Amino acid sequence: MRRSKKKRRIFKNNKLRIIKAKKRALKEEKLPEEEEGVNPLVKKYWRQRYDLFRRYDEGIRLDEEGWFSVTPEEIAVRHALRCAGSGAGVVIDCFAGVGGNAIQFARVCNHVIAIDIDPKKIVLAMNNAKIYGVQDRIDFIVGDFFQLAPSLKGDVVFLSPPWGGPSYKTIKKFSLDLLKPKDGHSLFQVAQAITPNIIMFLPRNVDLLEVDQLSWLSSPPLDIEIEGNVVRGNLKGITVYFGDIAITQPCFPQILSS
Ligand code: MGP
Ligand code: SAH
Repeated sequence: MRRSKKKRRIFKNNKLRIIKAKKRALKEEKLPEEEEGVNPLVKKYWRQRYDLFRRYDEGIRLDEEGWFSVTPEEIAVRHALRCAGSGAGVVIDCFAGVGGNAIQFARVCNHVIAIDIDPKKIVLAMNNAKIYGVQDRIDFIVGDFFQLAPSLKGDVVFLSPPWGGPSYKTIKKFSLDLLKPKDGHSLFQVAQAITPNIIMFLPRNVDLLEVDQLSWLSSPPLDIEIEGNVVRGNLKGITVYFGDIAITQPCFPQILSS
């Protein structure tokens, strides 16, 4: 009886030691040189680096905004498969950032137009697209989406605008009015002039009633599908599909298993 108690205690101690060691390892995990000195906030995202880009170690590069805004690869793949399923030839990624989405679109669609107002983002997105071997299928454009919109043609418009930084989650119900640089309704109307097939990637606390109302901006109302995006059991964001893309099934091309 006494022996078994002792055994249990040893086991508990070992467990404690393992937990402590794990915590220490997490603390000691170092940021690579190029990321040192950046806002500590970025460290949280760096720890998720392989969820953001599976090929992170091959030379993926991000800046501060890129770290907290990039769409995790698993979610970007879902967006891309939906486009492939609808037979979309050209996808316009209007807020391309460091390329998280544009890269996945390029893997399964014929062509991607990737726009970002920040020239540094486009340099990073080009670097990252090269790592995935899809740079030739992406037209990179430095520019303001709202100015470029009247001249753009494409089968699907993808919108993942700035949400106002990581503090978006302190808001109870995130209104579409808080999207940057323009409110969600204006953004949607500009996009709709290009095509009714629109995908929006939005905060997990977004006001779903407002989202639903977007589909009523057109007559007859657009089909709409709302999807929660979970990575490792955590809800990361909400994707809204409008138009034909809301009713198509995702397709699973061979290429994505490689
Ligand atoms: P998060 O909530 O900041 O991270 O962003 P996380 O790890 O869920 O933090 P937690 O502490 O709340 O658990 C979740 C995801 O939202 C990010 O991985 C990005 O894909 C996306 N995201 C976050 N921001 C601030 C933006 C943004 O401004 N624009 C876009 N397009 N996506 C964003
Ligand atoms: N989906 C992207 C992240 C987008 S973050 C990814 O996976 O990497 C939003 C991006 O919108 C930022 O990079 C920001 O520079 C860009 N942006 C802000 N205003 C813009 C505008 N008016 N036109 C185009 N891009 C803009």
